[in-house]
Amino acid sequence: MDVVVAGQGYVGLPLAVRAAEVGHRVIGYDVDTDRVTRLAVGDSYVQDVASSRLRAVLASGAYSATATADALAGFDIAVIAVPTPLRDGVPDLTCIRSCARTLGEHLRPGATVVLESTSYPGTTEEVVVPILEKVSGLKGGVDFQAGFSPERIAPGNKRWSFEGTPKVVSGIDATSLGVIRSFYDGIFQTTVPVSGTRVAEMAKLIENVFRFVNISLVNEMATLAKPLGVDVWEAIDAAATKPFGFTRFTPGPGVGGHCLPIDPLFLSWKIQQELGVPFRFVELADAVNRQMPDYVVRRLAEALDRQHIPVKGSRILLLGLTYKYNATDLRNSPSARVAELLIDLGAEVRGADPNIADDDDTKLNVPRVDASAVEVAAADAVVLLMDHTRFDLPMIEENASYVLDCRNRLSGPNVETL
Ligand code: SAJ
Repeated sequence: MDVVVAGQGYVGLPLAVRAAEVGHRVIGYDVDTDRVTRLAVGDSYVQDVASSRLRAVLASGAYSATATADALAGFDIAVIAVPTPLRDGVPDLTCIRSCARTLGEHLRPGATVVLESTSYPGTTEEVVVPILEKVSGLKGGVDFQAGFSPERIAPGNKRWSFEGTPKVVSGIDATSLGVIRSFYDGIFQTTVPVSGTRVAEMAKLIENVFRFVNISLVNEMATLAKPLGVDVWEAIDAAATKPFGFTRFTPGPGVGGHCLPIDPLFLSWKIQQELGVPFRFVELADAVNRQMPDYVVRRLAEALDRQHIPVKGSRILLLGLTYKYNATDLRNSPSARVAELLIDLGAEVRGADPNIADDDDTKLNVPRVDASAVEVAAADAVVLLMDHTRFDLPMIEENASYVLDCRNRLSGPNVETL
């Protein structure tokens, strides 16, 4: 089939390349012309899509990238995989609306549009379908099909492959569900049909609220166990030996990334809007997770104070600036907040992260240095924020005068854990 995947980021590009590999003619559409230029020459910027795979589908003609909306004419299926950020705590559907309008201009009778971008329950049927109908003059469920299928991209996850991760699918009606399920059955090993788009939209948010709340639980436990004199890490490891009814989460310097700090707030916003009541678990979890960078800085200040080193003028080295273990992505990373708080206290902060690509132009708020023995030894204190595989942990233990280890990976008389 002729497939359009609108949005060629960490969600859209893996889907576009996989759809091309299984035999569809795929157009990867993105409004970012720099991205399209890189894609057109087979240069992948997505961690889980090797450039060699991209070049292969380009060479076969199964995939092409474009920023030109007119190239989308004639699609059988279009998937919307565009960003859904929060703006001042409010869901921003600008990208979804704009994309729906563009697709509406090229929508033909018999075609199908699937939303994959994470949003609150009702987005597909209250926002996307009405725009498609208004722009195209066609009727959803009559002239065209539509539905929602949440993405489950787990960057760097080696255990679950893209096509091996079960895919929830839904439609605005039975015909739409049938077409959408058939499409994804050709790409994923397992599809999970549900009764409607709101169920699928809610399922996605439940997945991420579950993680968000449980991470905040262990984060708060970490801040309380320390003054109680309990090693929360050892206690979590012991709890994790329970073979049922427990999922292991670990404390950290905060919750970053493109999903966890954002998706749950889509749901709490919708509940507040529709029902006029707060989603208390999400609000509490957000408050706990947001204060973890402050807790890291407080622990660091106390440690420096014990060494009679004022924070002001101290030299601090942050190790691991991306948002999670072995990730290359800096979005919403807690390291930025930790650095900001330390700079406000007058510290001289440096950051080291071997996972940040040399051509990553994300503006950091600290000078980047190598994670070298010289830099480690020269710091008054080192903070291990993310325990990337590429860090030389024994070198850090050997050369640091003090380390605040936020991931419980180091040991030694000069090491404290979060
Ligand atoms: N984090 C902790 N403690 C934990 C787990 C995570 O502090 O026990 C922190 C991470 O350091 C990071 C943030 O939370 O800053 C988010 O971590 P994450 O593992 O949830 O990473 P994401 O954002 O890449 O989550 C994605 C999600 N995938 C989708 O939304 C489709 C999530 O649902 C997946 O479960 C997760 O990948 C995964 O398992 O890799």
